[in-house]
Amino acid sequence: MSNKRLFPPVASSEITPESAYLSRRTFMRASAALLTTGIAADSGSASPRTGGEALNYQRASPSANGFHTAEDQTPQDDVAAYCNFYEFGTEKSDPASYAHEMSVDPWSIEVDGEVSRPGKLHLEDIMSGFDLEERIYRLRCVEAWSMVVPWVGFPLAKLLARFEPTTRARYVEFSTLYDSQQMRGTRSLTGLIEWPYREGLRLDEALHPLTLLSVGMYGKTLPNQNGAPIRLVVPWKYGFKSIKSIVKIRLVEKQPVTSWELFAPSEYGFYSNVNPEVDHPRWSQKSERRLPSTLFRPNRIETKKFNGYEEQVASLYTSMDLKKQY
Ligand SMILES: Nc1nc2c(c(=O)[nH]1)N[C@H]1C(S)=C(S)[C@@H](COP(=O)(O)O)O[C@H]1N2
Ligand SMILES: [Mo]
Repeated sequence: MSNKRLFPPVASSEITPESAYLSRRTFMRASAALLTTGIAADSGSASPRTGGEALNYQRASPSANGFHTAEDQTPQDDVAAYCNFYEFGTEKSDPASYAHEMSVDPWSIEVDGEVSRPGKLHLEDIMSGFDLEERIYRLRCVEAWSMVVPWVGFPLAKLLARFEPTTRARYVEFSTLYDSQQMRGTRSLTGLIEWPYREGLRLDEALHPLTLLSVGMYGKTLPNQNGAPIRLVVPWKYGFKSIKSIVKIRLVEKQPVTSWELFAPSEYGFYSNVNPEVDHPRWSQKSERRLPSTLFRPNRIETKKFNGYEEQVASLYTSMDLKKQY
């Protein structure tokens, strides 16, 4: 499958270095000039299994705002091979095997509910309409593994602003594409998860500068199994809040019901903030296996409150009992 229609080649004269998407060919021609502004070297060929179209973006600057971490990055192959994307099956290897059956071209996101200007954004307009930046985030799965990934994206707040949330908007609900033809996991996993996969955030969480809409990782467009063409990354919450392959965003007054809450309300709450002091009913959350992790080198480390982003996000939860509102 080709991404050509999605990403038409543009003349380099039309490109602003921080915001525009570059086709591979333009990238090759312009690479010498653009390397200094932070464009990634692109070694693989474009493929939905590996991602692969080079992106132009601003590099993360090391600072205290949480946009960067000096911790070792998880090798790209591990992040692309060991995934949770239940639409394609429950095995960690299923998404890498089957997510290429999903077509991500064309793609659009519909935004409605409590907004003054409801509408649809096509991926082309998303790619050209927002300045892309790199964020090196830890992501901690509820099943106690974690990774460090250089995501490429832009703050969710910038997208929401375009649709002008009304004063009644208090929560944001997200939905993944649901197409049983293309998502073989939804055909076998009936009754377990109610499709489409749905997630939610309180509006202030959604508007927090750490909350990222990601269109790429490791300098290139997302592999399908990691949520192409656009997914959420909320680094202080368990990984399941970082919903993949988003087609719908709805601003709402009442707290939305999420897929994992529907599935097991006693195990997965709405907030799902990473918290070593609140164990999952079936396992401890005090530590995590940082990928790559093997039987002989489990690479086990202590889990930090809010996944280490306490300084940035603790103020969102000052009046809450996080043991009750987990
Ligand atoms: N649509 C959808 N989004 C999803 C999931 C899923 O099953 N379906 N799994 C979640 C879980 S449990 C985790 S840990 C992260 C994993 O992201 P990664 O596979 O890119 O590492 O995606 C989240 N987003
Ligand atoms: Mo997860």
